[in-house]
Amino acid sequence: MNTPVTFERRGRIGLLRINNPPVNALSLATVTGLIEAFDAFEADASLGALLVHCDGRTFVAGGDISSFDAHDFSAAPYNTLLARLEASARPVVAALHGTALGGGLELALACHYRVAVPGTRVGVPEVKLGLLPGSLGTQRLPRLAGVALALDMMQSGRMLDARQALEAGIVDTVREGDALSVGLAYAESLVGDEVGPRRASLMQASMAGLAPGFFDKAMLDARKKPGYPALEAIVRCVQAAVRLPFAQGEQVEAEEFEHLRQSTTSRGLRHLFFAERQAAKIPGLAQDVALRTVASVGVVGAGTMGGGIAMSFANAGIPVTLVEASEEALKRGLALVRKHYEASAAKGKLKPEQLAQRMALLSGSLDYAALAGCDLVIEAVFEDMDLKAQVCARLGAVCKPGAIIATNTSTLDVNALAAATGRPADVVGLHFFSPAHVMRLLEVVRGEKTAPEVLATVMKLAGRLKKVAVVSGVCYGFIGNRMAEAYLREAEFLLLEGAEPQQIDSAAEALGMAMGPCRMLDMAGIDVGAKTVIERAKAGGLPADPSYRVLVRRLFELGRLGQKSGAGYYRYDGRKPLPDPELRNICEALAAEHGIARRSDINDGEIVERLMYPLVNEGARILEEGIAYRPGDVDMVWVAGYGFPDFRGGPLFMADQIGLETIVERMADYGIGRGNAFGYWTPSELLVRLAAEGKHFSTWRPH
Ligand code: 3H9
Repeated sequence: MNTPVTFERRGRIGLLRINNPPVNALSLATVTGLIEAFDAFEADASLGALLVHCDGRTFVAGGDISSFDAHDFSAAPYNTLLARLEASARPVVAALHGTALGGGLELALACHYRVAVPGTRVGVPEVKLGLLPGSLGTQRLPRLAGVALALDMMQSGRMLDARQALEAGIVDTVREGDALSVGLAYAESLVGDEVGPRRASLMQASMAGLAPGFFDKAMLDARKKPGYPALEAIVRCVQAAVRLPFAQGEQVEAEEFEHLRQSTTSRGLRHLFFAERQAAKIPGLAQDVALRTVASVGVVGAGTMGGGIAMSFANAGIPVTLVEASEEALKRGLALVRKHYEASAAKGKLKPEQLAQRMALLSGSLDYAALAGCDLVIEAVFEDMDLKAQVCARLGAVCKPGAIIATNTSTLDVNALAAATGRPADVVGLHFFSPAHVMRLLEVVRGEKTAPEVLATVMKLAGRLKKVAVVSGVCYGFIGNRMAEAYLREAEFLLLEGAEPQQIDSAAEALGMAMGPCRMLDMAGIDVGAKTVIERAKAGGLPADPSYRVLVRRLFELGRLGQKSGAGYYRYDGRKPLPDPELRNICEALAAEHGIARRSDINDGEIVERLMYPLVNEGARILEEGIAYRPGDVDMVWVAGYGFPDFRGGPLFMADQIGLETIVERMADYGIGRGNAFGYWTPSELLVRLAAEGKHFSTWRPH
């Protein structure tokens, strides 16, 4: 077996070399190797300095995230090694390239000097995993970079480029060349000039330029986000770096890190870190499948969705041709895109020249012939089967051989649309989420006949668009909207039974949802929500329950289209939702029509359970039917596309924490209490089986 760390002599320099692909993460073997290599350096008195260098694409990108789940994980051996490195009587240099992150940057900070090549980035992104730097980063970084910057880096997880790191005092020099040569030359110069060690732990963390009450304010800000306890813990550690001797600060950090490591928040975020990367991997698809080129894109439909999709591509530097049915619609669509870009420019997020570049990548046409040269064409017309099938048929005829044809449908049968093109192997579903240029999720719908290279090409393309792509099989609503249907169904029943929209929304938001279901529907448009239900009814896909989602349909009939019409579940003062007594009247009338008893005892606990358990149950069905490959895919869809709180790790991860047995029991209770004539409270076979066996989604694998 290749050892991840080696030690060699280069003249007067000891070279400690890490080689643990892909990102030189600090596995147990790497830490052991580091300790042995440092022992070898210490044993050789002939050497004048030590250089720490990494092979491959990057300096150490952090602790091995997969190792944090082990109940006996301990950062102590690594931290002791870092203390020994720092205590070395001979200078120790880190040569940085790639991304020196987390435990990797902490290794560099324990070294006496840091040299970086241009293009290097440094950061402490532990907060994104619900953690804090646990190898003395919270103590050394404020001493080197000052309190304000260190706190900001740790709380945001943002990276600094080499120049910024130099200005901040995190690296000592930035030099052209390869990291090994640059590092060796630097170490040589230290030996030649007889420069001794310089230890960060002996420095004083600078409070220069900080307003009085800096830490109080930092703490108040951190407490505004109670879902992320690492934010507060980081403040406590930085405070310790300022107020306490290094050894005591170390103690504070160790306790805080351990507490966070074991927290559900961090476990959820770690789960998502791997789920996001797993989602890109398609079981059974050969790694070396030849990809199709996507250098130009066409979009049919320049509405909100089509425009947002076009912007996603233009943002990635890919030219887009927008096709509309009328001059007016096309002009409106392009004007909307320009407006979005101008708004970004006004906020300073886009430079004027970038705005011009992006607009120059967009062209419009009324003629499908303009799409003939495109490598990928996405239809983004209204969610209407007949219309979409017609557009797909036209695309099948006009697109060049080898072009990919995609549908942005959010609910319709991708196999039927693929058949309409006459070339189903070229067809895939690309379900963007509104606003398409902002939302990270891209649901990739794999049709029965989608060619493997088409699937592989769009998965790769998603990376260029900076989206998280998750593959779904074909079913009503795919992964996300199918689960949303169960969630929205219960939200409506709760309203009919007597809950108020603001109560439902605040319970969902207290759980961490970015927006409760009523506000979400009002924002998306009641017409959009109602039409989906109406279309599904036409296709015979609704449960035989006459009260099924009657509320959204009634609001639509009444012209209460949500925020855009000034009333929906709420009434609106501008964009501000206000309680609306009229909504209660509508709910009372519908409840009476459908024989639904009104109650005054609906509490937040019931709301959360009734929204979440059917959602989880639908997720389980999606897994057992093979619509999603893995539980993590379901979680990613809800976190990246539906505002599900990442600190809960996604709905299925959350279900594991609640306990599947509890969920099955509660569903049975609701089935008795609310009736189960339409199977709403029937748990899926998978859920029942896992619960009976005391198992979790996280360990479930398809057969
Ligand atoms: C920490 O350091 C705690 C310390 O303070 C205290 C304890 C010592 N561990 O993202 P990519 C894998 S916490 C394990 O696709 P890119 C990743 O799963 C850590 N595995 O590449 C993937 O595997 P696969 C602080 C890791 O080029 C492969 O590497 N550090 C780790 O787009 C490629 O990853 C972080 O949070 C890891 N630390 O981006 C940094 N990192 O091929 C987390 C990556 O099997 N990492 N992998 O799917 C990143 O931000 C990005 O991976 C990076 C490269 C920017 C490095």
